[in-house]
This record gives sequence, structure tokens and C-alpha cells, in this order.
Amino acid sequence: MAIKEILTEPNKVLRQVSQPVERVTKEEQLLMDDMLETMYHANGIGLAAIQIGVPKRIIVMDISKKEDKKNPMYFVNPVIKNKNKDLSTYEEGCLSVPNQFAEVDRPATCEVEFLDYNGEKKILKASGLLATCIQHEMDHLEGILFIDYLSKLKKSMIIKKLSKQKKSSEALVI
Ligand code: GNR
Ligand code: NI
Repeated sequence: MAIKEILTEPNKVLRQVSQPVERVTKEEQLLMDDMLETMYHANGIGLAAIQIGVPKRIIVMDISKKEDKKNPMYFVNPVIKNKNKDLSTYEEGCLSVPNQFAEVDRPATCEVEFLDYNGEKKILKASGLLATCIQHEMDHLEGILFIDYLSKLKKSMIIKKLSKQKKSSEALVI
């Protein structure tokens, strides 16, 4: 297993649409292992493959509380069904948009069809933080970030901040 670098906005790779996985092989399982380790290392609750530069429709998540047992979840080729008409609001963050948080409305519940770590077809009914996180990760597969839902002004302020942060950290690597 290995900890990978997480790409941060602004970065065109994050805007790519990820491609379906034909079959879950050892290669995808190794990728999922690396994604999970990278996610835990960064204290995240979800990670899409594109965030480490791999344009495959793969997501890992673990929304268990710190004091509880780890509960890794793996989603390959996820499809969202039956989105609730009612919306929930969560303060979202993203490992690809470091240190920025904002409220986003999303369907309160949904169902997701996917292949698991072993390539078996599964259906999951999600609500609460799980539903929010799955939808946030699904957006990554389409090249969408949570800041895309904010006003133009808020979004451009965040991107400006991130660009500055990037430039100053690049300047340190001389
Ligand atoms: O770690 C994360 N926390 C989070 C909080 C609220 C809504 C979504 C998320 S996902 C995020 C990790 C991440 O960037 N996944 O793509
Ligand atoms: Ni994210």
C-alpha cells in the first residue's frame, strides 16, 4: 500500500470525467487499497480515484467515528438512483479544496448501485452524511467540485486563495 499525492484545485485533471471499470481486477483492488490509505492519512471520509490522478469510476469512503471500528466502503462504477426530492444541507469540505468549507444542498437520501471490492453487484440505501458524501464523491467522477455550487463570487475567492497557496508552496521547493 502507498500514500499518494492528492491533487488540489486549480488542476485540470480534477475536471476530467472518469471512465467505467470493465472488471474489478487485482489492479483495481491495489488502487482501492492506496486510495483508502491516502484518505485515512489525510483524515478524509471519502476519496475518488481522480483525486490521486486516476480517471476511473472508483470511490472509497469511511464515515465511521474516530472511536469506532474502521468501516471502509468501496464503490466501483456507482450509479445513483431514487434521489429524494427533499434536500439536506451539510457543511462540506474537500481534500482537493484544502481548508475551505461551505454549505451545500443535496438530496437527503438516495440509493446507489455499484460493484464492491470483489466485483459483486450491490445496492445501498443512503441517508444523512453517507448520502451527502456519496453524492460529493459521485460529482468527482464527473469532474465537479462542491465549490461549483457556490456563487460565482464565493467560488472565485476560494480559487484565488488556493492559487496563492499553491504559488507560495511552490516557491518553497527551490
Ligand atoms: O473528508 C471529506 N469530508 C466531507 C465532509 C462533508 C461532505 C463531503 C466530504 S468528502 C471529503 C473528502 C473528499 O474530498 N472527498 O472527495
Ligand atoms: Ni472531495
